[in-house]
Amino acid sequence: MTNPFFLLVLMGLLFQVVTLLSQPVKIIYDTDMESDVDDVGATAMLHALADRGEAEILATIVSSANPWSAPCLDAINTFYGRPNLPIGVPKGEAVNRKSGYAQSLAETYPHSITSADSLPEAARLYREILASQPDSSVVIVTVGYMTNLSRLLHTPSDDISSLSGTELVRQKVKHYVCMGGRFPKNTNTQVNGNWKPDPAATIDVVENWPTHILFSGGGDQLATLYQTGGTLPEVKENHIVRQAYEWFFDRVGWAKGPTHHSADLLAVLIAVRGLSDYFDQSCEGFNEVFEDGTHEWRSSPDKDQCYVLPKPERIKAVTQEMNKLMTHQP
Ligand SMILES: [Ca+2]
Repeated sequence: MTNPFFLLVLMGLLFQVVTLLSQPVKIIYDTDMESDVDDVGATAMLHALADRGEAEILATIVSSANPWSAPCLDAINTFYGRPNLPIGVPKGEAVNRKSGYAQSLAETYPHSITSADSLPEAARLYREILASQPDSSVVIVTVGYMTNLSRLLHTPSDDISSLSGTELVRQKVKHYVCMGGRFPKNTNTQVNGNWKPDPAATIDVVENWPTHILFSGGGDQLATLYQTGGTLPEVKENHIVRQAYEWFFDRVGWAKGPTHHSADLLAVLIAVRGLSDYFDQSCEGFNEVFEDGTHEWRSSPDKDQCYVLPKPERIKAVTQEMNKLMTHQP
């Protein structure tokens, strides 16, 4: 006969496991929110996942010095009912690329930020957020430049925490999902992306990051296999994502529409849901980034880094899921 006390303990343990598994993933989201429009789709997806209880957005951070990036991000946060999410920006020198949508979006949709100058410095905001969280609990996802993370690693102990930036990351971050590059390699200096505008920061973070890094790349090895945005014409005309994609396709010209690659969307999905049964990964070796921002995966030595691989049989389902999340109506 089974001991009732044993059964009770077992049920308690099961309850704890279920509770733990259903906890939303704590996310710090870092976006350039300027050149490409997939940042808008990715931000919408993050809010949709938060509305479903899968993610808790701790902060949204901008890696660009484009003055419209932060107001644009604030407008998206506001559209999704989170007008008070902390936003940080890089101070001083930072990448500043043009945007086909950020200014229009900021000028059209309600939000409270009038100038990025009034916002906290990104590395300091990272410190504040990380210091307030339980150990090994935070997932960081970057879909832009790595400027802020490099600066974070080099912050000294201060009034926020006695730990250095690197120590704080080691203690508080569960892992880091990085959108950039094209795996296993991109040695084409002509293709831009997240790493070439600030290659020194990229090299610094990739070489010195103290927790696990999962890279999700762009190009036809991953991001262009998933073509999203085709269902945007089905949502309301003033839906912020539909509007941003329409402006982008009208103005930038190089993108063909009506669908678009999903580089930043994939990174957000993977940050919140993990690889799930959607993706595979390759983990033997490490990612070497060169001074011009190109990179190549090396088979040895083995480091705590992996890159995402598609599961061909799941591409259609994953694309449908991302379309559903990016067209979420708050
Ligand atoms: Ca981006």
